[in-house]
Amino acid sequence: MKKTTLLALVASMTVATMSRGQELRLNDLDYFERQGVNVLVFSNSFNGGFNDEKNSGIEIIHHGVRTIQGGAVRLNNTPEQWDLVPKMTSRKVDKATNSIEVGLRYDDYDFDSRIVVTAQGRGVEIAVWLDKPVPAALAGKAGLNLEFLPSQYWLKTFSMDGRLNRFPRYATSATVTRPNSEKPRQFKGFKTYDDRGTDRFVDPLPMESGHRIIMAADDAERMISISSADAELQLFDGRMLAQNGWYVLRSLLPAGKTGKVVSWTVEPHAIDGWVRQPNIGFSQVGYVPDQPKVAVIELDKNDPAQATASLVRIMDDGTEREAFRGNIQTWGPYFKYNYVKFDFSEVAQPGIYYIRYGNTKTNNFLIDEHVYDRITDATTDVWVPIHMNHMYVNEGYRTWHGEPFKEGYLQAPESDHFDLHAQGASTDTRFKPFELIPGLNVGGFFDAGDFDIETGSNINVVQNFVRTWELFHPERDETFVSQQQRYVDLHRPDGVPDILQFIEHGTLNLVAQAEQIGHMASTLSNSVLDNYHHLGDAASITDGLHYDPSLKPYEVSADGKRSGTPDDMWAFTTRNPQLDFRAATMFAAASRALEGYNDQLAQRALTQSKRLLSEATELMSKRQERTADADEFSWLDGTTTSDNSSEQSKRQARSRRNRSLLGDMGANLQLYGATHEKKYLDNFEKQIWDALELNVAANMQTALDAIPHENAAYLKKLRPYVEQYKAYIEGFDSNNPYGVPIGLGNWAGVNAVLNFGITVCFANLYFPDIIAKEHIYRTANWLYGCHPYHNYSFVAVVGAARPKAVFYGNNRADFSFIPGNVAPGLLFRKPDHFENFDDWPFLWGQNEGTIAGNTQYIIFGSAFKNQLKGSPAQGN
Ligand SMILES: [Ca+2]
Ligand SMILES: [Ca+2]
Ligand SMILES: [Ca+2]
Repeated sequence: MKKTTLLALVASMTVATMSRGQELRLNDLDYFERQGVNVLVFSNSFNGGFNDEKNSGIEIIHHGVRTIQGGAVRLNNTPEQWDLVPKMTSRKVDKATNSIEVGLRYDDYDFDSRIVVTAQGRGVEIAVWLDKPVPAALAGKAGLNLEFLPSQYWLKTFSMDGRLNRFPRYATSATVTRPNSEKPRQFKGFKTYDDRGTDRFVDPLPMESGHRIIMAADDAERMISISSADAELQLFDGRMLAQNGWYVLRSLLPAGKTGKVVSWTVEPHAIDGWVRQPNIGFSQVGYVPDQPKVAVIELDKNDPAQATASLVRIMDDGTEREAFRGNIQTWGPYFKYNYVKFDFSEVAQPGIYYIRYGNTKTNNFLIDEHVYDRITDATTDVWVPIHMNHMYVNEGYRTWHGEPFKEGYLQAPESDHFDLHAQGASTDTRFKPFELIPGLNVGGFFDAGDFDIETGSNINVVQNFVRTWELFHPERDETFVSQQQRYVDLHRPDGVPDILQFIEHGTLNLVAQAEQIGHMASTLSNSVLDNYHHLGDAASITDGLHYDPSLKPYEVSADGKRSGTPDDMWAFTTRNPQLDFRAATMFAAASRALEGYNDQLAQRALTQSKRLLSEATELMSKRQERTADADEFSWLDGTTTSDNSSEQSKRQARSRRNRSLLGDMGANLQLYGATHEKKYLDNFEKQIWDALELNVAANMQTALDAIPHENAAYLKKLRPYVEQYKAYIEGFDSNNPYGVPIGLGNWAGVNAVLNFGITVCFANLYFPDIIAKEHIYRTANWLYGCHPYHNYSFVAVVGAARPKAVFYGNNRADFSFIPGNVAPGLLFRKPDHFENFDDWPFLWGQNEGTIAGNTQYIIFGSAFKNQLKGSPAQGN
């Protein structure tokens, strides 16, 4: 968003808020607002990639924290991620009546409803309207739900019709089981639960019910009262079915009725004159002495900026001394807050410091030459080896997981699957559906907080490791890896650089795919939804026994080797030549890195590289011919409509062709690196300049990657583009207060920030006279704490005084983290709210580290450390 538009927007909102006092009113961004309370009505609807993302419907941002969401007509007492979600069919904002109306629809049940939210004094009325009665199949199931964030409400009080109680820290409320036939359909007909052959599902019973509930009277920031004259309120604990469940308040819709069938009065308490505490963003890892040091301070729009701030030094004897006092500089508004900056760059003396701004003091941090020395160690020594699949992983006294998926992988049948996967009608292999594909249970890395092997991500992982190895040659050895024992031991050196072992581990699985399947699988993933959401030891996801459909479920064969439980993982094998092409370039790079360490695997990788390259090239050229034909037809089609759309379809076809032309530029460069065949470098050069003309930011990294293979003329030709790139970097200083690309998508934008950081480091390496060293700190600042919402490090990094405490890892049910994890970070919720929960790990879009992203972080960290030293790329 442009800064000028925002200025005007926020200014007008400020005036509006002040003049309207304590009443909840619709503001210019179409949500209800009073100081301390925002009520959003489907500003975010249920259309994320993964069904119920706990991010949608009616939401309440209460004193700056989004503690309530999921307000909608739902079909379950405590909806899980894979229960059906309503589609929003309309949204009407009516300023005159101070109301928002949304239409909701469940296609599966041909069921429509409307929710009308109307400002009513200090609160809102939420009403459900029906034009037709609830369908018979949903009577007693459809209800108005609203969900409350457990970590913000547990241990606080509630009273229902005057009966006192406390929100439980632990989920222990009562449940019943009911026949599966009574369970509303789940996502695509899958089941989230294993009923152990009972044909019954678990249904939580309410903790309380009544007509008026007051929650958190003991906490002014969380207090809210909800009452209903026409319906019974029931309070459930969603964690009974799923650890990521929320507390749910619910009223069933009455059967056989139309019109206004349920209404609630909802009044969130607001603290008079509440102003959010300043959030002082700074690097939790600290600063090197000659680094620019600028804290970005995020301020409530009703909080006037201080004139100065100071840096306080903690001396060796524990006493404190003001080391520096400087003026506050205004940056301006960005979405809902105002931003000012405090520049203390002139302090270079090594020491322990904290920032004091008004009455706010930060935790302490270091200024020292060595603060960044260990920023990749937790990721390489701990996070990555814990995500090695098909291995037993041990750390000291702790087993992270046993050896997973011993029974191997079955050929997936045709399936419109979950986790964005699918298997087409043809297997594209020599295997029949459900047949065991031998040899796939080796090597590879878990995708993220889940345990599948996403082939595309694993290709990136091997490439990231090869790149790290070739550029920085880290000899670090802190991990014991035995492929023979299928055993990994953390913090036990074994004489082999860990990065080589990670390259080997990734390559082992990908080569097995190419050899056994004939091409790359799209993914090796869970067959059933009820073990996809597995939390805990990966080795217990499946029973380790081959599935035998001739046995009954849960029955084990006499020899103990087979079972009737259909839990074996599936290989999704629909052929994608683009993926094969990417694999071919990765195999070429891996074979180069593995030579001299594991020559046999290097040879296998090279063999598959050559075969896949020629097959994929042929397949893609056939497909391109078909696409070109289709483009011709689409132009013809265009002539039957207006000239405009004809032009448009021509443009689209051209851009499609451009994309496919530019797509293999990086691959050609990698192939040149692997083979030194001139044709690949020629192909690269044919494309790179057009690509830079098209988008200098997106293609600068590839252009820089070519420099080691190129000559002085190439450098000279690249210079003006690097100058453009400099303008792109500096553009972020006016785009937002933090000077990095900030993503507004449904998955927070750490990957874009890491890409940016890597490119800036390499641009500084090759063109230090254009891209000054000061720019390399932008990404580090952001990652380690200088960002909106809070100032914790998004990376569980060694050296940070305050890393984030919870991440969405496979141990998320423990409200914990795996060292070295990198959170996606700052998630944007429409229309103006950024957040990163640090007491609730379960929102993947802000807290889930991925294997591709975390290995990308290793490149960033290595490149950044390299530039700090100011030496050419070598050593660690
Ligand atoms: Ca996955
Ligand atoms: Ca090692
Ligand atoms: Ca099994």
